[in-house]
Amino acid sequence: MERTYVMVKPDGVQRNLAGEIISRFEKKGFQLVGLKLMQITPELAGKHYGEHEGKPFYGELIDFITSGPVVAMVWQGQNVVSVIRNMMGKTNPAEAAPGTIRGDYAVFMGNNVVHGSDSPESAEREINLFFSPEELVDYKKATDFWLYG
Ligand code: DAT
Ligand code: MG
Repeated sequence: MERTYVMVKPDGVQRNLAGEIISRFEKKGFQLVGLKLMQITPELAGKHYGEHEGKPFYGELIDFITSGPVVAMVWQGQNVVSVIRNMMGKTNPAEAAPGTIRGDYAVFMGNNVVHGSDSPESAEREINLFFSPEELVDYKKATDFWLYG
């Protein structure tokens, strides 16, 4: 079953949106396999956002993601990477559709409340960056039958 790395960013934690964001993925039918509140160091931020190094917004991005605690998570389910990206909405909250997390709860490009891996390859890299294997819990959910038949 596919897994993805998701985090409630510092603005989402400060604005009390962590529960709401978790709730959306729970209700959708995805399974939580890892969860922790943590403070990201500049070193970890640099690894996580390495693809953006050198871009004009890189400095602000690192400052922002290290500005307060985040809720780091691993979610599991069929097509979870692309489905969660769709549930998050476009990167720029001004363009994110109503009904998406960013469309409903954010207004400004930098402060878009949630991160989700953009591909299965990114997901594997980011999960390994934020979680050790022992922190991920393998368990069976009784609802799988009703979700997947
Ligand atoms: P996403 O978070 O949707 O995967 P991304 O990987 O392109 O988007 O960028 C990472 C974050 O960097 C994004 O959530 C917000 C910020 N960002 C991206 N493009 C930006 C820009 N042009 N100006 C300011 N911040 C930007
Ligand atoms: Mg990205």
